[in-house]
Amino acid sequence: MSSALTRLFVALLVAGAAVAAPRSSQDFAAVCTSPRIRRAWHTLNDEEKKAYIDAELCLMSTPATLGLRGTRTKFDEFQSVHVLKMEIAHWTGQFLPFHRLFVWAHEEALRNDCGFTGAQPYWAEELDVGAFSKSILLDPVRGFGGDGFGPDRCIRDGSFVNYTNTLGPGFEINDHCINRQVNDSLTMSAAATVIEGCMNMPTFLTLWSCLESRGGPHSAGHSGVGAQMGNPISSPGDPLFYLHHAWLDRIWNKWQLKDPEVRNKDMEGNNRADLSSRVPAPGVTPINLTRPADIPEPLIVGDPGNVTTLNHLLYTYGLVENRTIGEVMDTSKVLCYSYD
Ligand SMILES: [Cu+2]
Repeated sequence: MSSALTRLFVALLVAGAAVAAPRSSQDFAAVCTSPRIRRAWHTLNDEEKKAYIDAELCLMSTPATLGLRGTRTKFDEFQSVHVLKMEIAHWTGQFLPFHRLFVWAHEEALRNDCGFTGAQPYWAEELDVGAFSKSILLDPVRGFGGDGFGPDRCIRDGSFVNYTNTLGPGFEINDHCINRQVNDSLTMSAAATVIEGCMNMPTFLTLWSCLESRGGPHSAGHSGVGAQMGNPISSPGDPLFYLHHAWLDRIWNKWQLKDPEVRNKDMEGNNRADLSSRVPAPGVTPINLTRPADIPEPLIVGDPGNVTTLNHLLYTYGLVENRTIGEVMDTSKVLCYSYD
């Protein structure tokens, strides 16, 4: 099937979701001459931090338009797409490329819908290893607010204290606060030495496994912040999600830049997760990963069999134009950004 046909096919099949008007291929034919430079939150000045938080608050007050399950705002729409794609976007080859496009789509929305002029910042978690609870990211004034409290673990300060998540936990549709349960002991895998170990991996398969496997850097940000962030289905209900995943994306990007010729084409992995193998770590409450019958299975388009390839179509339910994995491998092309 041609890629245009494939996109049409997905657009028609994606349940009930309007897909954004396709942009002409000329939009992205232009050379990326001035890439956005994504920087660590720790290096932003107060004005830059405020601009980012204000733009996120704007997404939270912009009405949803895509008709996705349970959504009220643009911010919810991102969370919904993550919910809908849970078992194909995690523990699969597209884990890194999907989250790359997803974070970029969020960055685009901040800019196009909310007047943000900066780049998506990332959380340099290695600077806060073992001490997320004291991170400047959790500052109530110049950050995202602090830990949660009480039986619901609701955050009680910061700019997002009054936001009502409509989705989560998991597949549920259920109004609730943004919640957290910070656990510093679960953040040790964000350590610089762990990152260095991943950076030394020779192939995409080994790098991905180093980053996503239990006890790797991916789990540090999710489990360390906890509650909604600790839920693999509904975690983008916490705005910290985007800074955590930009940090992981940066690691992949830096790894690719060590040998771009080879690594911008290196893609492997299964394309549907084996959920039966997701056994929680000792002492961790299991999360129900079973998709309710009324939510359609996510589609896999572009791969032959259960193998992730560069032709795999990363469909976004209309958040941004669907892209193949091949189109997002090099961040200095279609996506046009780089990291400090
Ligand atoms: Cu995810």
